[in-house]
Amino acid sequence: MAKSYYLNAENLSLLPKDISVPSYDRDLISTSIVHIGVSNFHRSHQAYYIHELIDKYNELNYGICGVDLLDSDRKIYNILKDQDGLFTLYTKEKNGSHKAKIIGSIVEYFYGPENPLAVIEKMANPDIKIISLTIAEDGYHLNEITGEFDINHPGVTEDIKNPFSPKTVFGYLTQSFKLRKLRNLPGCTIISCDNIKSNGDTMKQSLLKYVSKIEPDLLDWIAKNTSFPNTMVDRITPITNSKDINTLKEDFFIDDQWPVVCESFSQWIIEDQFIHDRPSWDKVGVQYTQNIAPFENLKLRLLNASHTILGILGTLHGYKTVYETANDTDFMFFLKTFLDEEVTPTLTDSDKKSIENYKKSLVSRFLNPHINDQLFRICQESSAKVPLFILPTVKHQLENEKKVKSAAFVIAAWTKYNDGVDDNDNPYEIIDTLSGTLIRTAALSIQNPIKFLEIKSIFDDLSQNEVFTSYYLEALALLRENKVKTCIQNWNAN
Ligand code: CS2
Repeated sequence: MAKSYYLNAENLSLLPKDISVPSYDRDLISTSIVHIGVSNFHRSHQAYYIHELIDKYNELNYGICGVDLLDSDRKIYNILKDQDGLFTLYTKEKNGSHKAKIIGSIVEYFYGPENPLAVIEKMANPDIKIISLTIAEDGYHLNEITGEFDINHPGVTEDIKNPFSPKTVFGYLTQSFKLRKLRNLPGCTIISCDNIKSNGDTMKQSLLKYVSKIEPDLLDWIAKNTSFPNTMVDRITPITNSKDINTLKEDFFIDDQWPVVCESFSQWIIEDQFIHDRPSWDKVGVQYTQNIAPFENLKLRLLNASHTILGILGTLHGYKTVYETANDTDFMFFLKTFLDEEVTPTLTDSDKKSIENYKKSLVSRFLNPHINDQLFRICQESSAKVPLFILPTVKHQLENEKKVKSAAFVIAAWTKYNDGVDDNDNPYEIIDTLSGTLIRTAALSIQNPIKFLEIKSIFDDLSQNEVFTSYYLEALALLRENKVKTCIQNWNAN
């Protein structure tokens, strides 16, 4: 094997010349963003945009301080510490051209479980103008039916008991705002970068509920000194696998313990509501808008819903990646029917042309054979995703007495998915906060098929709707007797 270079600040200049490395002096960067949740997605998206801004426009005042809060984040924390915050963005085009770019925008890094007070201090620092978040759908602790913050979530009640060593983002934000108020410091903008409907409003409502319980005197300060713009974020970013790590070593001579793989497509739309001046991120492709709803509906109901559907149906069949499933015409035909007949009529705030273009580009993105986006990744935490990505479509269609046949099939397939065995009798793991309930109720539904749809915390009273349940029961009966591929070949034919 050819010599590879361990990725860190010292070795940057040794990397081959065709690898894009930061052109800027990272020591001159000042940090104005704290980002909570240094996930692969944060690294392929926000950290990338900020890197581009510093690299191309020499705007040195947007450095990121990464913060991780979960025990499970220790590995990425240790690796990024070792690599001086540097990592490789490994972009894979559909035509096979692959590029490696070293991203340098994360210049500081804190780990909550190690030193919560240091994190609170950093978040309260007046130089920090923006606190952004990638905490995943389940990090918001929402009640699936009401969509409201669950103040009784175990993590939240822990934070209420131990406010000075918080574990949740709500605990950290509250303590840091308290310090800002006490010290008479300015506030900041909170930017949620998760696939949640009205993610900024949701974050704000959740935080206010938490604060009114624990620190009601702070409510007025928050109202006057913070803003929570809604955003739409998009870039397909699979889980990094060992093959990618090896290819980077062998073909690019970069020894990176945790690179990020992604597609070249990327979109970030933010509502123009900032406490300080609006950042100049539009120079590198960020779009500002007054109204996020149309963008958000396209993204959640078309892209994320398609992912969930390909994830569930593909896993049942025995496929492992989005590409494999999307490349199968039966699955793609099923998906297309759902998007055209059930989702498109709900997208009343977008024009026809944008919807059709969006759908076309989606299919093309799913068919990138080099992005090994794992169905396993997509199916994680489906109990938080289905209510955000699919059930709003069902609700809209039922209210308008329109078609829900494909959606009912998908929910029936999700029921069967929770049996944990594919059509070749191979088992797979159900990774979900509600896995116990999902697995138990799916098993009960073998005797009593409506049982799964009666999980109120996910479906509310959907099991009472005769139109939906009749399709659902028919689909579940078919799926219990036949392979998923046979079922979808026939489902839309009659
Ligand atoms: C995926 C998203 O997690 C999921 O279910 O649909 O992570 C998706 O890949 C991103 O939102 C793409 O921007």
